[in-house]
Amino acid sequence: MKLIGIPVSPFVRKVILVLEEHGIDFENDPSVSPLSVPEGYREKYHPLGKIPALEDGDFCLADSSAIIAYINDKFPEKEIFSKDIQTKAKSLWIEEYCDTKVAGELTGVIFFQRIVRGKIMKQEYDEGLVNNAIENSAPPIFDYLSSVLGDQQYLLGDTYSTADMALLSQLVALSYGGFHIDSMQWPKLAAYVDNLKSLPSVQRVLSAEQEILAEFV
Ligand SMILES: N[C@@H](CCC(=O)N[C@@H](CS)C(=O)NCC(=O)O)C(=O)O
Repeated sequence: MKLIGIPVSPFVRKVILVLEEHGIDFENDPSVSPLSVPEGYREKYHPLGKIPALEDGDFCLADSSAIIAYINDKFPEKEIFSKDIQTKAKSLWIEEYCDTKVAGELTGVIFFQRIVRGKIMKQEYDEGLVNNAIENSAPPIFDYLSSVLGDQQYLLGDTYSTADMALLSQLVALSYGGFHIDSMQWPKLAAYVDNLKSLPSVQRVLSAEQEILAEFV
């Protein structure tokens, strides 16, 4: 199985976190990024020209969430999603929240401005947009995620799940953009993230992407 897309993309990283946690062999093609979409990529893999995409033999698939659903069905013994239908549904909701709200209002602003525009494209970027995201967008998002976490170890209880992976992936991108959850304001959420980063599969994923990251940052 080949996962296509540069691994510093939060959507690519989310899939890699799943594959790594569940010990599923894959190959990553990091040559495709939003700034480098090869000819024919849209036609073969992703009509929107986004990453990630998956190639599994003759089968090609776009979109991180669709890819995770496919991997879940291809490797039922890995139990990527909970067998409990309500836990699974909640996991899908949190993943969607992270992919849209967190990605759109935080990562898509802070990581995009400071890293993509500032470092990768070497363009002037808008620190005003970044500050607005930090001051106005972040608090309700982290209040909500704190309410989901409560006193649990992970977002869905005592099992590390795709919901945690989806959030962690956005938070890693945000940390590259110099933004971290304020441990005074959201102490449980900050401690939870520190714990996630110490998981062996997460450490493997993060150390593997450092080389690519170093080219930009
Ligand atoms: N819903 C998609 C979002 C993918 C996405 O937005 N990827 C970004 C990279 S982080 C991208 O390829 N952007 C390029 C573009 O929007 O043209 C998924 O989950 O795969």
